[in-house]
Amino acid sequence: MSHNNLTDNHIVSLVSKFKIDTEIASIKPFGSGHINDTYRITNSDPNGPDYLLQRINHHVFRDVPLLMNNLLLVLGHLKKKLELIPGANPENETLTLVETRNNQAYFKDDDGNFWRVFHFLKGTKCYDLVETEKQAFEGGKAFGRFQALLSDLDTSLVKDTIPNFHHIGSRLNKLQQTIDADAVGRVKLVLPEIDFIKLRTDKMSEILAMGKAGILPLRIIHNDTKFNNVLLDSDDNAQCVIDLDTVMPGYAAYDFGDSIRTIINTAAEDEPDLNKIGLNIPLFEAYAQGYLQEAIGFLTETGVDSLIKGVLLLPYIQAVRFLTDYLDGDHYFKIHTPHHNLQRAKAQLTLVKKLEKSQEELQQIILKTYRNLQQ
Ligand code: GN1
Ligand code: MG
Repeated sequence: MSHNNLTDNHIVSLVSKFKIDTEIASIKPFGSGHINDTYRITNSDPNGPDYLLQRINHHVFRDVPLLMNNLLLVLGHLKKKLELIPGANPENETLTLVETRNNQAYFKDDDGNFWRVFHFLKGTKCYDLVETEKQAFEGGKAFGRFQALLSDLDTSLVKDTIPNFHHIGSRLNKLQQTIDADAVGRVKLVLPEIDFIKLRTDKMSEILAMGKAGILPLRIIHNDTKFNNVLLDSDDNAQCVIDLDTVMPGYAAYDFGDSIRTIINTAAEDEPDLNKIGLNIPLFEAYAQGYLQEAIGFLTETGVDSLIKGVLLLPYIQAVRFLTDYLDGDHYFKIHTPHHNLQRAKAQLTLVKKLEKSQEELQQIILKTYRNLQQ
């Protein structure tokens, strides 16, 4: 077996760099991420710990030492806060890194690749698509609590692992440059999508404007709150938030919107049949309930008002990113078919269209949930 040119021997030798002293039964590719490569290391002793080995994509995350510093800081803060909560279990509710034999948080190999290892949280599951209201509610709780636990962490300590990650102005500039360059001659295939995006640039800049005006506070947020970044236990209770490489300063509404993007959609992020894309309002309501329950302690009234703007912005910005990558020749996101990034962009823009139609209804649900919690 080989994974992206990696032989089993190579992986075994990588694993030997870390403080793992158990016999390994198997090492297999794991998960559905678009950026890093992840392998599950299974212990031959079923009662012993399993691990996740990850190669950090250093073309996407240009400064891995900075990223790992952020990660240590954030994990340390989360664990410290969880230790103070009666009944909480910091070991199961946050990720735990395994150090290298030289006491480092990551290992750099001779080819310049960066590797790290986490403890695998056995008995947990994650879903690409939400199936029940309970799952949506638990997802909301998990990300709300995540933001709440980090709300007292000094934003200046956490550095940008990808500058301007959710800065819509910067993303639109990048799209325009890519259109102008038209490196692979695909612009002619996407003219309606470009028009759709351009018509909405002002509306989609409102959160940034609120931030600039000083009425929306910058917080430490997750920045990749797809539903499959929450691990649920066997009873579908939220257990642990994962994929912390983009934890950076941002606005709470970005995380809310990015979760809703995957939760409210009745189809997959890259659904080719656009007719299948619709809104599941009960799941939205359940997520909002779980999220606001945890976030009510730190969210300002303006913060609550900004949430609906995040719901529209995140699928839009995601479409801009997919389309940019498509026009650039698919260098950023892993693709599984030749026009995958276009298919993803079209699906996300269809979702924006549906969300625009139901915007008022969704806003009323947020406000009603918030008011009920205030009483
Ligand atoms: C990437 O690798 P994954 O699936 O966790 C991307 C996110 C996108 C997501 C779209 C660092 O996340 O921003 O929302 O794909 N991560 C990065 O599915 O760009
Ligand atoms: Mg991610």
